[in-house]
Amino acid sequence: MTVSGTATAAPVNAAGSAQASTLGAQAAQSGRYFGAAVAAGKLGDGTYSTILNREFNMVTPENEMKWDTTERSRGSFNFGPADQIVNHATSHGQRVRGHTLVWHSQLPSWVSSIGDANTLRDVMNNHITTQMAHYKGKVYAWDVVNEAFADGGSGQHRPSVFQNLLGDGFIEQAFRTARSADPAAKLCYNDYNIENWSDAKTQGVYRMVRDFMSRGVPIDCVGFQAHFGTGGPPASFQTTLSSFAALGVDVQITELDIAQAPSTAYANTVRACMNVSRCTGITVWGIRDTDSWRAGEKPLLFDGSGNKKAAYNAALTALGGTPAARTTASPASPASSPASSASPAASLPSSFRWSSSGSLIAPKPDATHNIAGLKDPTVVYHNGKWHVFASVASSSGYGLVYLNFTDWSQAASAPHYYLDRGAIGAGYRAAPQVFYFAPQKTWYLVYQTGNASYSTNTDISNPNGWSAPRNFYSSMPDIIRQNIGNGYWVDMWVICDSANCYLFSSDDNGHLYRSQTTLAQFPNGFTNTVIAAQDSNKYALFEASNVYKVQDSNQYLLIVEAIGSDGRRYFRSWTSGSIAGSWTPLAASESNPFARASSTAFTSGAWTKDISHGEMIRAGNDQTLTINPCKIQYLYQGLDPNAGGDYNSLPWRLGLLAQTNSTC
Ligand code: 9MR
Repeated sequence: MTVSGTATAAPVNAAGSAQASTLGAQAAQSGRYFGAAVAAGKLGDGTYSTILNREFNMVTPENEMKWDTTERSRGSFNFGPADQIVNHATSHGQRVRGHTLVWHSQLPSWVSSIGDANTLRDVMNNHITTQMAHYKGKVYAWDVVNEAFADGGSGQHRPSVFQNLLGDGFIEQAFRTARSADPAAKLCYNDYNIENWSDAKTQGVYRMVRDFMSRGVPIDCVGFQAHFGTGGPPASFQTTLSSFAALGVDVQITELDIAQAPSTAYANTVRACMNVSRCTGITVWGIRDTDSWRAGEKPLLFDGSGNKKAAYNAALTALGGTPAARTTASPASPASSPASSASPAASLPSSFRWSSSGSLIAPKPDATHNIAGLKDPTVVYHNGKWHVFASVASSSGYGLVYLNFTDWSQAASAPHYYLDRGAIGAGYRAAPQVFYFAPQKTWYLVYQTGNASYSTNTDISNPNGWSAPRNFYSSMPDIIRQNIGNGYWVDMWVICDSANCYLFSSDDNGHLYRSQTTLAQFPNGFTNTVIAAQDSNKYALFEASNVYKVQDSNQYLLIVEAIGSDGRRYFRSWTSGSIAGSWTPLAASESNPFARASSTAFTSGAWTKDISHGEMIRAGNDQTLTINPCKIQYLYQGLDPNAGGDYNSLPWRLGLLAQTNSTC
């Protein structure tokens, strides 16, 4: 086949991201989250949990982390109900906002009746420390102090036992204690009726945050509850968000609900957040109208039966997504057609047939680069171009090369830029993986150097922009050292969900390893290295593992390169409901492989019998590594079947597979 036409139809929107059909997935396209307040008692309700798991990637316990639940009597903590929610969230790849540590309401009477400052200070600090310690590493952000400002025109704190005994400094004290308790958690101040910029209450909170920032009092974010009347947000809401953000804090919409849920009001609220880069996410205060604390006003995105309301579509559209039920025609041009042509029901088939291009990209040796093979490609489509990074190999070792082109028909003629010319430098660098880490608005190039290494760049098209290599690990993790045998530590692969990032690697000895860190800590903090998969026949689970998120599903796809009984390279595949989950075989045998020469039509000549190390064409370019299951394409390395000799001198070239038995 000639690889042009539809092969260049990148499933991206104008912003260069794939479009998704759920609130959480669409918010993630811009590095944001979309969350819901959740009640532990409703997790067993199937309609409720189906929507929760499908739509939301952040969860706030609606009442379960409040003082009257977690420390009903002094020093006696009960985290049971909140644990239920946190465990549910963790097992569904959702992050958690902790709500709330210090609040005058839902406060047990043993606290509100304390009469001396020292006792109250001890009690408050102990409450914060114990609760945050219990959830260390599991809560992304805490509402450290909630609703401390008075309504009306004073701009001052409201009376409370904390204010009355400890004075204005109680908020600062709470934030300082919180920072020591979990330095990795984001610390937020949360309040209502602070959305209108000119209100005295808004200005009071603004002065406090400005003061905290100027004195180095730890604060990372401000939560705007956004409990709105039918009119929705005040006209100045975006100004309020951006003014707070300009102080150096993140801003979030934390408890959104709008009386009668008018579509325009929801769209305006979401748009205000989308227009402020430090507005990192939106949480609605409940799922169905019947779940709401103001149920009579039907203020949420789903009706009592769990159906999407008009406001749902308005919110999804404002996030940049395409409501599944929308009947208006999408643009005809394939280059701008949304990837959400994948229906939500689209799923992977259980066997795969392919058609391959001929060799598309071959080495371009120059005076200082004597290259035998070009291999291990990684590819993204961004700003109208394909960006390909690959290993270049020769008997003298490995390096990295970069090229870009607008159409696969031009791939062969694109100039090659050797990355040893920049800060990445010369020496052993191989098997690159490129992605845009949306939370940091930065490109990452991950590669192997003997360690797992990475460089960063703000402009993928500038090959000189990559930083010098840095390592993910201080040294090879023990578990790898203990299992690697005579193998090699190769093929590092990073993928993130909405809470964590995972680093996979192989050992050419039958083991696939996985380490983990939080999204917030990435690229640091990779620990907990485990064996994610293994095979006593090392050739059956050899190397070049990839993990992808399947668009509009809760599925992840793992492929691993194997060496067949004929000595040729091919791929096996597995699926899992979570990246850290256990993998179930999909097309995982020599007779039913994921991709193999025997299941591929070589319409422009059988130039290779090996389908070896490569990468899928993704639906977007971010750290979620999302693929469209309706349109699977795999850029791979192949070689002349008659070639032999020294492995590093083999004449690898790149070709593109397109799946031919798509079920959608
Ligand atoms: O939604 C919560 C409701 O179930 C509780 O009865 C109520 C008790 O005060 O708290 C509600 O949530 C509040 C949140 O914790 C703080 N901001 C206002 C919310 C709505 O009252």
